[in-house]
Amino acid sequence: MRVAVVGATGMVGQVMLQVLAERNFPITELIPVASPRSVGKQVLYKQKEYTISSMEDAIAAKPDIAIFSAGGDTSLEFAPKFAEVGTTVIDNSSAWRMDLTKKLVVPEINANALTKNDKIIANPNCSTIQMVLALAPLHKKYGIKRLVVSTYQSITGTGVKAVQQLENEYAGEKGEMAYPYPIHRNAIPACDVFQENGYTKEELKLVNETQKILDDRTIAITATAVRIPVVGGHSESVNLEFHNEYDLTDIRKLLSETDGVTVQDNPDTNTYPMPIYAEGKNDVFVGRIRRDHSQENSLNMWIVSDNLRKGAATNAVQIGEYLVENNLV
Ligand code: A2P
Ligand code: 11C
Repeated sequence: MRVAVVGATGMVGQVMLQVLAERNFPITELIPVASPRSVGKQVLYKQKEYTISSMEDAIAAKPDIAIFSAGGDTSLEFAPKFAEVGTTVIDNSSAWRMDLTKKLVVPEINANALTKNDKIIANPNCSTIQMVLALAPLHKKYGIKRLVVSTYQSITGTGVKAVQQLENEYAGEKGEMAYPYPIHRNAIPACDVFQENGYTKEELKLVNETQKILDDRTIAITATAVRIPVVGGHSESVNLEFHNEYDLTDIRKLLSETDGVTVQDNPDTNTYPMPIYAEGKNDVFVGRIRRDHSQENSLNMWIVSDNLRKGAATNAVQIGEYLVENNLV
């Protein structure tokens, strides 16, 4: 496969290169792409240096696959140009996710809907991916009626600027601010921009993308997304109400049998998922699984995953693997 990685110098792009290498993605030619200010510079892939191409040169090279993580505007403008020359685009931005003509894919859940005609494939938002991976088997068996989620999100989701802000604050130095407030020793209840209805865009991604991926618009969902001074991954407190009675032992069994999910749940040994242990791993970790006694058929759980891995790079690379394995490019 001839593969372009668009946004190769970015926070997610760098993890993309690492995950492609680790998983031995069948690359015959790698074309790293970044903004005009980076063209001609080098990035490392499998300990070899590769020169960054311009977008125009990358399109002219007609790669088989282009994995995008360079922001929504870049995807909106350039993904169709790659698609026009026959490249299959896997796009990590929010640009195409809710487009009715585009598929929003978490491979373990819905990759089987992909065909050769899907030239722009959307990779969901990080906080959505980790949540739906755990929810899908529960929804299938017991039917989710309502979902209330509160997130505790890593600053790496905002990008390099946010990590720099936290480091400056640790060091007591002034510098560019990624957030309107200090993040060190703080929790900021606003991820991404506010919408007219009082929710943030991140909260609406959790609502709309979840319904699209689980293919069920009847699930009632409400979300609060909070940024915390953590780098290893996003954490989520999830409260579910099912249509049907459930068996707690069966819930644990379903989760532990789900590909990509690891259950870490034992109060006796203080075992529960935490972002410092999820960092660098591809799995979604689930714990604190317990009945919500305040209403019928309800459940609480805690879901943690490295937002740069399964929440972004790993999921995108898995989509690529599915395409290759099924001769869809
Ligand atoms: P560059 O490093 O040249 O700015 P992050 O999300 O960590 O900020 O990274 C964004 C990524 O998207 C970077 O690799 C950045 O490249 C790339 N990028 C930004 N704008 C463009 C553009 N117009 N064309 C191609 N790549 C872009
Ligand atoms: C965050 N979810 O952590 C974001 C980062 O829609 O792909 C990725 C934004 C997106 O704030």
